[in-house]
Amino acid sequence: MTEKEYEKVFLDKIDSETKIEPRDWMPEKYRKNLVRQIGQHAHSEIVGMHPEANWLTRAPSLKRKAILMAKIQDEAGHGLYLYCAAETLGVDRQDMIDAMLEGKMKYASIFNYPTLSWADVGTVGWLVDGAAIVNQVALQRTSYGPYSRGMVRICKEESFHQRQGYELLMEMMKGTEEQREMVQDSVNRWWWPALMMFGPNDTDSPHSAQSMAWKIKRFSNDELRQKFVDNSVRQFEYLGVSIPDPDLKWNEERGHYDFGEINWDEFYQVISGHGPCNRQRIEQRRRAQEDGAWVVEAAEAFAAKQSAKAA
Ligand code: BYC
Repeated sequence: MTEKEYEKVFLDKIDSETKIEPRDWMPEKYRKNLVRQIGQHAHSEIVGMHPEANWLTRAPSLKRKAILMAKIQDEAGHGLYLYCAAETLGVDRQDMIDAMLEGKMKYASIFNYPTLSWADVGTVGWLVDGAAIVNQVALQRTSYGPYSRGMVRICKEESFHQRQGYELLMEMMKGTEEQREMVQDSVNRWWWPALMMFGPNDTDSPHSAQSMAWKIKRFSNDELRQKFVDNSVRQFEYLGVSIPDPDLKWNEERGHYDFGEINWDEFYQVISGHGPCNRQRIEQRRRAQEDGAWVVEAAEAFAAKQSAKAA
């Protein structure tokens, strides 16, 4: 078959909602775009463990510590599924990790903000995992099979993450005035960075048009951000916390909430390596690589021994 004919088969599959699988022919740009997005997604799960791990030793009870530990372990698992999905596209996991450590591959902007109080553990679960779910539920229908199937499993676990965060904050809101203030302060700091998780506005998103055409993305950045805002308002009301946006109001005509302008300068600063914790996060990942190297070596030595025995 000629390249044109291969491309037609590929586009027919996209049109008919047939998943693209690792052995199928695909345009090189489709492959590269997926490696970029899935790799960034994997890095985000792994780096995302750090802000929460900051509170593991200071969790206020055994129950809270066990929940937080389970959530962080889930995130390690999500990172592994996603690295595996990216590897089906012919890339090496270590090369992707090295690219991130060298600043050549991104991870989600949100994890460059610090977790300053215990309420932040709840807010990260509620708003950060909540925003991630809105994005990831849509990605369950992405056109690349391994990514889509990974998302189905990840979404189930993310729901637990979101709920544990909201429940933690509900408990704090039933507590003292000081605890309620801690929740409000936390939400004030995380709301806007959570909105930035969806990426730039559609008009400024260089990858969106092609990713939508290939059904890698099923909804645009702005559509998902709007869905998240609309979902969140009732949750704020029920929790008894105010949204730190004076421009937020229901728009009858659009059938959606209007909201204020995001600080895009801040977003671009953060994704270009100049956020509050970028250096710290990369340093933590570099140290984790070095400290864990012996585990990888031991696992490889064991695997070599097993296959020598089987031969
Ligand atoms: N942060 O053309 P655009 C989690 C970059 S973790 C950083 O719109 P695209 C959790 C973008 O990469 C879940 N960078 O891009 C874990 C591009 O730069 P490059 C994380 C961002 O790809 C632990 C440039 O800006 N979720 O749930 O079409 C604890 C232009 O953007 C961001 C995912 O990774 C950002 N927020 O759309 C708790 C979801 N936004 O690559 C929770 C998967 C944009 O050209 N990813 N950029 O250098 C996606 O859905 C899409 O990649 C995005 C961006 C919507 C994020």
